[in-house]
Amino acid sequence: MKENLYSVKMRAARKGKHISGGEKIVLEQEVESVVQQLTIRALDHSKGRPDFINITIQNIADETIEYIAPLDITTIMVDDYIQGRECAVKVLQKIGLSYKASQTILNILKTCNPMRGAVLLDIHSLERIEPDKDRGLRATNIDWSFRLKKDLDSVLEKEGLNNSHVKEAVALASKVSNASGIVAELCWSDDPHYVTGYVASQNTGYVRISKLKALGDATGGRIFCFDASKTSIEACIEYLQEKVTLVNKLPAVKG
Ligand code: PML
Ligand code: MG
Ligand code: MG
Ligand code: MG
Repeated sequence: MKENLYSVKMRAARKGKHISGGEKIVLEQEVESVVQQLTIRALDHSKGRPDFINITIQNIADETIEYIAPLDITTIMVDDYIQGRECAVKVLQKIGLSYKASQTILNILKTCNPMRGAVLLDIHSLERIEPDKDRGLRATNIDWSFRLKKDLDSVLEKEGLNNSHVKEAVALASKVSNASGIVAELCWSDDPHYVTGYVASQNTGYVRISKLKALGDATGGRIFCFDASKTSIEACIEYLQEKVTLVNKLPAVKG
């Protein structure tokens, strides 16, 4: 059965600085309520009141959609963010990155200004390779399939994970890790009230770490770790930004 799907994207800024963003891919009849939801998110953000909100609504041709599986979700509880960051380095090493590369990745995220998009890091040179260093690389055109949304809510609800941070991050990380050339991702939120973050890859799944920063800290973002021996940067960027991707299976939550 053909469905008429729309992508609804929001980004909000103040004095040119990124405050919040979000995206949903929904049925036509949900567009109006999603516009409202994303507008409220933009206006109510803990990082302050935006002076600019952009909302775009784009119809999606069915034949352009790629369906993918989600990463499995695991949560590691840590006492504080120092322990959390040590844990993140261990997970990055488990994925196959060197200790030096893992430390560098962590240090970049610690010190980078909040951007709309992510850092794209070459894992061999340890250089940032995203074309626009102020905006970053925005992985976009990703959501859970609308067919899954009720079941997804109940799967996550049972684990106390049914919030928009988790839902959006797992969908995004599932797409990012599926991109050829991307071997790992590290993320914690730039929202000062949200301290949980994750390391994700196809071989570890989505590994949540309960604390990756101090409460009140407004720095955060994402680092996509890219192995240039596997594919071209252009193909990877094109996939992350343009390909419309829907997650069409429920995630396994491993406690
Ligand atoms: C964000 O919402 O800005 C990123 C949140 C990442 C962690 C979400 C989680 O698994 O709790
Ligand atoms: Mg359509
Ligand atoms: Mg945010
Ligand atoms: Mg990959």
